Amino acid sequence: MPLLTQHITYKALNEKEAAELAVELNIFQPNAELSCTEIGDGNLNLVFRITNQIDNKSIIIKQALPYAKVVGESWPLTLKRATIEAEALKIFKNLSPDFVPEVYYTDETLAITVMEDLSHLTIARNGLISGEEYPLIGKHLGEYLANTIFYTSDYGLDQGKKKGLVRDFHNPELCKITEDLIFTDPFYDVENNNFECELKDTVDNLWKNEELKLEAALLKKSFLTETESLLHGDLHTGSVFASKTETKVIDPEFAFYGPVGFDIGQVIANFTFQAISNPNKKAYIAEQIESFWNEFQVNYTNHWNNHNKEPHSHVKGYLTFLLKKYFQDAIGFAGCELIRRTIGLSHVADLDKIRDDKSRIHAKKATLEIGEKFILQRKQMHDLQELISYL
Ligand code: SR1
Ligand code: MG
Repeated sequence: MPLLTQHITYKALNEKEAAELAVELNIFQPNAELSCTEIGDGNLNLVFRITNQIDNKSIIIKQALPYAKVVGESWPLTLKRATIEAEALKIFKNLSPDFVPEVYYTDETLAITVMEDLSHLTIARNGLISGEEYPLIGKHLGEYLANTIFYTSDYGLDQGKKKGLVRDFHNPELCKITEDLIFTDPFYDVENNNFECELKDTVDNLWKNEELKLEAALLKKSFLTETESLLHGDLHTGSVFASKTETKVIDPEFAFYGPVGFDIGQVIANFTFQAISNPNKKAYIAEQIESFWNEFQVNYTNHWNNHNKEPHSHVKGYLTFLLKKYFQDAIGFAGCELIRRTIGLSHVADLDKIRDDKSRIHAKKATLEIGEKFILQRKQMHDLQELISYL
């Protein structure tokens, strides 16, 4: 019996069923010999790779689970995120075709997205940890974000369309995860946090820092209230596939309308983990952050000057004001990401996989210190060199 018609309610697929689904959808030739493996290593979803053994062509079926895999069934999670992700991928693909995979098919009930397989590329975080260098990743991410951010904002879209998208990308459950895990929990002594006892004194000082908490609260306020652009919402290096020549952004299930600096800050923070954990790569990471921000500004300025719908856009100082706002917001958001990935619920392998205990604790303390500085001193930072000097 066909899977799609059989299941009028949700069912988590196994490998055999995922392959059957691919057959049912006529994605492969009728004589295809399919193999299927579940390869998901993220926090939330199942990811099946289905390959035709005859010609080695493959696709991905991604399926949302009704709970957060990283914690277990005790943490229920909306399946609607699969639709949000698929719709965001389609919009981002349209705006930045070189940097986004193609979606072939979606099903809301099964919470699946069938899409292009990017297995010829490497998840950037894993590649960077193993010493790979991607010379174009910063440039590509800068161009990708300039396109998606400008053309989903009030400057690049008709007013009514933008308001419609704000409504469509109402994503309260996934936003709540970010609000708690990035902006709230790491600043208080709550059960979700997770860190080595050697960090306790540093963390206690952080929890006592009222000025830091106020700035974290203000950044959270910006995340809660500013609907500047359609964001990816979780743009860390685990959401990026890369090679020496290609970059693809995946996984926008956290997509929502929010402050532009949030996506920019996630990129900066996740590059920064590498600069801290891998001192040999500091110069390379600084180069990538520099080309990321430069490429963002050049492309954004170009869109601003040539495709702007806002009559005020010609007013002297408007663009300069915005770029400065995005930059300073981004540094603050990057600071929150640095802190939460060190002491919060969800860590990064860049830091956790440092085997030597002393070096790992040292790297984590450095991360907390940089995170704190980013949050507290963001308004005094005016250009990239000031930011890079902190690394
Ligand atoms: C419970 S989800 C934990 C984290 O994984 C996702 O990739 C997001 O970064 C989220 O904060
Ligand atoms: Mg993800």
